[in-house]
Amino acid sequence: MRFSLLIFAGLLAIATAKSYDGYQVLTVVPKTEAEVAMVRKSATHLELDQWTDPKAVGAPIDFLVAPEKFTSFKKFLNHKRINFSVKMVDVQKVIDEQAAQHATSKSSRAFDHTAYHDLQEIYNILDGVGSDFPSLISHYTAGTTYEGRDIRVTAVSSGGGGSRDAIWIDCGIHAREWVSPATCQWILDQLTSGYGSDAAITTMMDTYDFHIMTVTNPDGYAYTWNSDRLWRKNRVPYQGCHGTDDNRNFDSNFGGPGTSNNPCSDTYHGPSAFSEAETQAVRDAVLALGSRARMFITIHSYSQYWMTPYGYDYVLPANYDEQYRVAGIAVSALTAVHGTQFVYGNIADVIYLASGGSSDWAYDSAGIQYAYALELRDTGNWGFLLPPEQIVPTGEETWAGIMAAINAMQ
Ligand code: 0X9
Ligand code: ZN
Repeated sequence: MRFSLLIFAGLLAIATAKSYDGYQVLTVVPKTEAEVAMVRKSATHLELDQWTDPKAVGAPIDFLVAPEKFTSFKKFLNHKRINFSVKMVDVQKVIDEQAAQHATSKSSRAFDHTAYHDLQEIYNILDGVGSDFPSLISHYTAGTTYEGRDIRVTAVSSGGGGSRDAIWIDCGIHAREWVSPATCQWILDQLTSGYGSDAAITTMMDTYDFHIMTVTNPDGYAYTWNSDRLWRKNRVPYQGCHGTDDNRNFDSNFGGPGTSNNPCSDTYHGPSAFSEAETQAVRDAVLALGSRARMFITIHSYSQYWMTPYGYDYVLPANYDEQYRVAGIAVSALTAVHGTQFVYGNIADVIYLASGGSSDWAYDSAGIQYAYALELRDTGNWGFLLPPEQIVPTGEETWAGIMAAINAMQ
């Protein structure tokens, strides 16, 4: 009886989830500015979900394309002789395979980097590390989401009574970027298991406290597990659609270029700056650190970028050279681990203008001199559906980069 109920619940979950049956990921490589403009126009017209938007001409642009839109889009590309290839032939198949992998992996209160974890599992894991390392770990709730979920921060400190300089790291502000919360779990594991056994980690933890928000957008993250694997925003309803893009909701040129005032858009900036529980939580937790906060890192995927402010304008921050220097050291250390290449520089030049982002706010308003937005693996072979086998190497290289950045600060 219980078994058939379980099957029924499983079928119900599958039946209500958004299906990506027959969807493909196409990568388009425009060779000129004119081609870029044509591709953008066609994609907007067809209402395609554009997954990447690199600034450089000749860099690949990835699109998620629904089956009913293939013909028109491919016809357009062929007609204009614009290069493209199919990166993923059946998106739903990949989602299903990864879901099956999760079903066989066990949820527990210990770190497990072989699989992605749903929200409840992550909260269990955070509880577990808290009880395993009571002298290093304390949790606090920085806010409560629209659906009533806790937005948690894990504070890691080896002592000092809250007087030490602090490093802020947040993951999962965008729901579908699963390798991001997985990487925050990796970092928490390194800090706790490394303290007292790894000399570099021990020295770093005797110098800095870490404040880590593992799932910044819990409602959105839960929704990617139970309803739509490729959901990006939070889940607050606005005028018939759902969700604000939390990374357009900060008070850093709010509503400026690279944002949308349409609640149905994936880059909807929300009704006003800091209208969202998630952005309020980041703001309040970061401001509570005051001048102790030395570095702010916000972790996204994908494209392999290590980015400095600004996203809202092409102007560069006053200390750009210093932020760029440290980013370069971070990227060298990252690449040294598995050979993964990262591009680094200011957001507006590396990707696109995007206003209301958290790292711009961290630099301008919180006054944090090292403010980085990272885009982890990969460059589009899997995109947001990065296989769980890549959690460990991604964690290893990202953590090497972050440690090098911290140690390179002046
Ligand atoms: O567009 C974004 O929010 C980020 N890219 S993503 O594909 N992960 O959505 C880039 C964030 C850059 N940061 C700022 N614009 N401040
Ligand atoms: Zn993102």
